[in-house]
Amino acid sequence: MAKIIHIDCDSFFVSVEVRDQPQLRGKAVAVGGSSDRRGVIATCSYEARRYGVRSAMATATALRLCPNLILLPARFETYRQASQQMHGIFRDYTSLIEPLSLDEAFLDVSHSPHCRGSASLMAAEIRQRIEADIGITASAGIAPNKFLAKVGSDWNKPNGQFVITPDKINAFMPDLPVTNIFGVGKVTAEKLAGLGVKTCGDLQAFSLPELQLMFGKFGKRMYELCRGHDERPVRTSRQRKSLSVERTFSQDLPNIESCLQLLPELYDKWQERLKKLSNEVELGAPFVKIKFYDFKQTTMVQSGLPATLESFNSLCSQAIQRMNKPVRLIGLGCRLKYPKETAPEQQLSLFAE
Ligand code: TTP
Ligand code: MG
Repeated sequence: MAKIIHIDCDSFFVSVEVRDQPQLRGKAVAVGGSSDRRGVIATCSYEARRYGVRSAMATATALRLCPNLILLPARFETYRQASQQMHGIFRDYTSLIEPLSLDEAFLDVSHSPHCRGSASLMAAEIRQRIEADIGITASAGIAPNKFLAKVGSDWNKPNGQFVITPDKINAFMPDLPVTNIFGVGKVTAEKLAGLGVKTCGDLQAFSLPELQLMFGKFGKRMYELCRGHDERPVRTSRQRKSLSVERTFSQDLPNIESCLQLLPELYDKWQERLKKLSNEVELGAPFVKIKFYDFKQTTMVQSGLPATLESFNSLCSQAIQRMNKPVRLIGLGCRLKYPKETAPEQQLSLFAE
């Protein structure tokens, strides 16, 4: 049986800010863009959450809900550094680390000798070290698989942990809301509610063929997950080759101009996804993918270009000129580069006093 830990820092960006400005502790604090520039909240302190402030909310709305909200701009470099430091701690326990974002990762500690093999003790130790060395708190879930470990890290948040041992799974699952299942978003949740399904227990009443009939391939995943089964291995970040976004248009775009008009929106979306990229990777060559109305496809890549909107505009124009036909899909992104393992301690020492 595998032993998986899921670590997720508490109000990550804000925790780093509060660490650096202790007078903010205990206050309603958010990191995000300002309201006069149509900014959104990246995250906020738990004090601010009591007023209903949430990630991705328009800053203007957040200020209406919580007029005392202290709004700070993001300092990504500082968050990246904290994240790297955290990965240095993880690596003392296992090399099987799957980063999900700057503040979140799965650790497979099935074969780690630390703490006499107790994953719960390892999680507690990791959280203590994050607090002592980095000055922020994290929560953890400990379970035999990734799905349950992730559910567990939310259970006693903030600054808590929760373990689901294999013998507790059958008792734990029936009351768990289906919205905890990875992949069940708003649409699927509504569809399930229409069938009278709110919890994993409700879902367990359906047979595998029934779920496959209603949900296709995802039906099988649901069948397994609602029973607490999840075979996905912890994957290190090495596998991902690129990060991109794409959009298929309901009507084909007739020419270059109409494509270029839509690029800023796609670029913004890509930037959003970029924020969640692990600190271990670097951006490589930018590319634009075009699918024409006849499903012929072309990709324009150019290494050495910066990942700016201007670069994507230029790549897009060149790609379309290759065939000059109406466009049904545009994708843009960057290849990813994985620098050789550098111990974060060494990197940090370059800047240390
Ligand atoms: P989360 O782990 O989702 O949120 P959090 O760490 O702030 O709060 P908690 O885990 O305690 O609920 O995201 C990690 C960071 O990613 C977060 O601090 C800011 C950033 N982020 C955004 O910029 N936009 C978003 O919509 C979300 C959800 C997160
Ligand atoms: Mg978090």
